[in-house]
Amino acid sequence: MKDNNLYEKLSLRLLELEKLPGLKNNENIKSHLDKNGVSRRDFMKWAGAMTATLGLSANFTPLVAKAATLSDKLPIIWLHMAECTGCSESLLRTDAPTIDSLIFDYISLEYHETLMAAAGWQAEHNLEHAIETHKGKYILMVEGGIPSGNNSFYLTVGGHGNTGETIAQNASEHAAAIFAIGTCSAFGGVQAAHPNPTGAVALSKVTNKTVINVPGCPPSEKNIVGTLFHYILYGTLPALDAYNRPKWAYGLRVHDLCERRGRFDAGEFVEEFGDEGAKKGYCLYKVGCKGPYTFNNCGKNRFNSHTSWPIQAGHGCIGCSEPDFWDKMGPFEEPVANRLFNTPFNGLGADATADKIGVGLLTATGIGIAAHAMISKFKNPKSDEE
Ligand code: FSX
Ligand code: SF4
Ligand code: F3S
Repeated sequence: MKDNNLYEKLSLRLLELEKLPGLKNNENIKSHLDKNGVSRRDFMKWAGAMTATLGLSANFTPLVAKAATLSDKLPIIWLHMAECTGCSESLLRTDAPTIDSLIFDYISLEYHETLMAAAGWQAEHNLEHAIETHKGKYILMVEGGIPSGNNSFYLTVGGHGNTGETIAQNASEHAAAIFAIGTCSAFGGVQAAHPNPTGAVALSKVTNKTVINVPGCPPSEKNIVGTLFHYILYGTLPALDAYNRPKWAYGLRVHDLCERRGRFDAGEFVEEFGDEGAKKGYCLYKVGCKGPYTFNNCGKNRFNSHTSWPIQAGHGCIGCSEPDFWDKMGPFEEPVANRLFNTPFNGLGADATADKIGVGLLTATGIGIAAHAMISKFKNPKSDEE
């Protein structure tokens, strides 16, 4: 779509949203940000960065800023299933709250077990009430894998002891849009790792409705808030890859956005943790980095208020945004080339690629360049489509 048409379409969407009643009676976004010491300038800087993150050109920045002011218009229900709460923590636990987390604070979170005061019967009642009041209009965000079928009793929640599976199904039924936040909810995650004793599955396996996956263990705050903003702005689902991940966030490999990529291309590898190469920031491929097989934008967004990310900290990517990564990407500190790689890409090319890299690494210096050429043939299966 041409920029002008898109601009008009998004403006109309925001005009429609503007007509909806705000769900926060006592505060607007300006006073919320003022209270937390965020200047208009910082806010516009944030809006500019979010615009770029979503793959829009800079002239869309005022629309993104406006979307933030309207972010209290859409009710959100956030459920916790089987998980570590790291996804919520990724977003909320910063010593100085980021603008992302402040805006998340401002949105109309009708139900979020970690954040709300209610517990037990009252919490259960609040959830039912939120679903009933906002039927067909709320955004459902689910964190955690879901013990299902005969195993569903492994996760029961609230006064009536309903299973997580039943709760997730009911909440999905009446949602306007559904986001699986984190690898557990998107693909089953650590609970679903072999031998998966609780029969945990992805959210998409317990509902027939479309689920947008926002994986990562945990995902970055930018990817969580960006997914929400995309929906506020467009009112439709984003372009998705083969695993229903938004392409704006998961369209490129970790390897494509890595600050050590020049080292890979030059064939400069860390041979073991703590060696000279490690001190110089060489590529972590030989000590197990799975960046070439992992689709995520963490090199760009980073974590903890944009301070760092796994590879910057000196450990390879463990493939945390890929399906079944606990089983398929390990051992995490060995290159895939040293073993038979049971690809999560269902034979779409990673096997052959990994084998060739292995041969290359064993034989020659400067092989990084050859390996790069081979890996580059392997792309996210749907990332070229719009
Ligand atoms: Fe899973 Fe999120 Fe990993 Fe944890 O809840 S994606 S275990 S960071 O917290 O679901
Ligand atoms: Fe970065 Fe890992 Fe790729 Fe090396 S293999 S360039 S550390 S993503
Ligand atoms: Fe996960 Fe790899 Fe990024 S481990 S956080 S996808 S660098």
